Amino acid sequence: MFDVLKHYPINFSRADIQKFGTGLINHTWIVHKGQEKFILQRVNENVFCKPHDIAHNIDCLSSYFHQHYPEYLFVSPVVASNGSSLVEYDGGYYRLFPFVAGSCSVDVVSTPAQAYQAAAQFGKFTRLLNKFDSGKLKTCIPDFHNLSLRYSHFLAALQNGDAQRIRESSALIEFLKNQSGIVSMYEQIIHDENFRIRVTHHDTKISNVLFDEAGNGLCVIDLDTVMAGYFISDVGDMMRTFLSPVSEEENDFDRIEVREEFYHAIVTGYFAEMKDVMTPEEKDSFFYAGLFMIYMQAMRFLTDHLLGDPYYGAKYERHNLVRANNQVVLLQRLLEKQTLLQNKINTSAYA
Ligand code: GN1
Ligand code: MG
Repeated sequence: MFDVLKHYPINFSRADIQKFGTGLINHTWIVHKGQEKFILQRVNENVFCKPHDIAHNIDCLSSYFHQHYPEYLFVSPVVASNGSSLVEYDGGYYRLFPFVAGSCSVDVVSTPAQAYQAAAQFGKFTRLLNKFDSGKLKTCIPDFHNLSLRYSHFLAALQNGDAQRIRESSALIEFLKNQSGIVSMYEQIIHDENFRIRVTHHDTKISNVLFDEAGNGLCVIDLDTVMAGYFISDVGDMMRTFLSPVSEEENDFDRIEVREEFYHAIVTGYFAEMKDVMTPEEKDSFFYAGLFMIYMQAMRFLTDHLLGDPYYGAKYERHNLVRANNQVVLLQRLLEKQTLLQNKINTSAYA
């Protein structure tokens, strides 16, 4: 067994440990101890420079939910023998979570009902925290969804990156530069006080939602990137990851599409929870949310490729180029359906 588990007041001597999940950043394992299950995670310190800040945020949120919404299922980490939810072991930081009995998670969105449930859960999380002072949260990853900064990193990579990779990526580079209106729109948003700073999850992929056996959403998990932010981050990342039947890993770009019924599910699920607390300006930028996140992710993958894959790594030659290209195609597919999708938003936003 992993010796790190000795730091918990639980006897794990006969536990079975297996790798778990598909995240790119943290290492995750599932620990089976008889009938009980736990999730063990090693925090990636290159990304989260101050793991104690994550623990601080989770503790703050946990006590707020406990006080104001005790019925909300908030999955807190197991407290280790050192009294903290974080264990330092062999140069790394680890956390352990109880596996919620009767819950399940999915890796791929396969029905609009799942998309609806997930959107409602992410919306509910932000809504319940509407009165929580987001200033109390530490910024675990500074400038995580700062699109202006991501754009300037992209421009810098065009100067400092690998010359051959830059040449080979010229079509993608041109496309992203031509779409820089998406950055200008972001800059308007951050200077507009009608856009509320909200408690934002910042990683709204489907595997971060727990479902019950009947397929109803229970809660959201993986709170490492919960920070003060804008709703466009959460809605946009759902669009980025739920709309297409294939993921960011797909290299047959003809298979990328924007499924309208899944779009409808995100719109209605999120508004079911958030409509009454959103401003008209926020509602009117619901479509923009998808552009914002897909564009940012395309740029992050391409920037990483140009710089030699320092952040995401590459499982095969040109991996991040494929992922960047995939995201650009997704962005194009989304733009093609703008009018139709905007109609769906308008119908739900002001109903
Ligand atoms: C990373 O680790 P994972 O897969 O949940 C990244 C997200 C990206 C995503 C793209 C901390 O998330 O922002 O959208 O990869 N997380 C971090 O797959 O950089
Ligand atoms: Mg994550």
